[in-house]
Amino acid sequence: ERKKQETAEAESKISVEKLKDSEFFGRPTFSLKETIRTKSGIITEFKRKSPSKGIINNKVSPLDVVSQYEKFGASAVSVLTDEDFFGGSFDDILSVRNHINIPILRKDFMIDEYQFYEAKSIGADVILLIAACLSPTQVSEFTDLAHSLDLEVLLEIHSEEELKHINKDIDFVGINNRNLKDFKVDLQHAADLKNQLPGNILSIAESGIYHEEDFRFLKEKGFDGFLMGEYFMKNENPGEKFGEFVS
Ligand code: IGP
Repeated sequence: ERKKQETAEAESKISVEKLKDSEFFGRPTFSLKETIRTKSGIITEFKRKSPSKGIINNKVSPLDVVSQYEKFGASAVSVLTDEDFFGGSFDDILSVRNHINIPILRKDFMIDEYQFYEAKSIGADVILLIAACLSPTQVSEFTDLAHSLDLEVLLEIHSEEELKHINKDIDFVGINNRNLKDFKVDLQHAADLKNQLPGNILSIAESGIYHEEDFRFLKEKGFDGFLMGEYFMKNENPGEKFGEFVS
């Protein structure tokens, strides 16, 4: 057993070393902490499909979409790399990295250290930690690891219970308006939870923002950032839709 574990550990060290050879590993990252203030505050998402909505858009290319997101003032782009549920891939980030100068959020279910090296090697700047999938200790350990790689951390919560996952090192807390268990969206729930966040932490409202009024409502509640996917992606030209939204 021990031998097996040692071999596994040695192998994983070798593959982490390989990831470090990537052209992106040593590059300086873009900071969402900066662009969240200097640009629109909107993190626009590239998402082909989802468990709650099925196919949203599988005709557009990541590069066409995110280039326009950037052009119209996105603070960052969120790109799904989960294949099974969201139809994403590493290529979706790799194919755009050298063409945009705003932060990229690697959107995935992070549960293993290896994925953080992976994120860095494909050119991500920010990673997502989902409180529902992790213990508070894991959140804190993964935050340290991410920071050691110069990646910023967005911690996603949905319930009051998950407030205990927040620690002082987290860069942003995202409140997901969508309940991942039944996919129901409730903006008021997120607005209420926002009042219970530590005072100076940067907060992001996530999901279910489908109208101008939704956006204004959450903005008035004091959110610093807004994560929006489907509202743009369900159109033939998501980038242009975003352009209309911010103009
Ligand atoms: C975007 P919407 O409703 O605008 O498409 O939502 C984003 O918040 C959503 O995709 C999301 C998500 C997640 C996806 C939020 N948290 C966790 C996968 C995993």
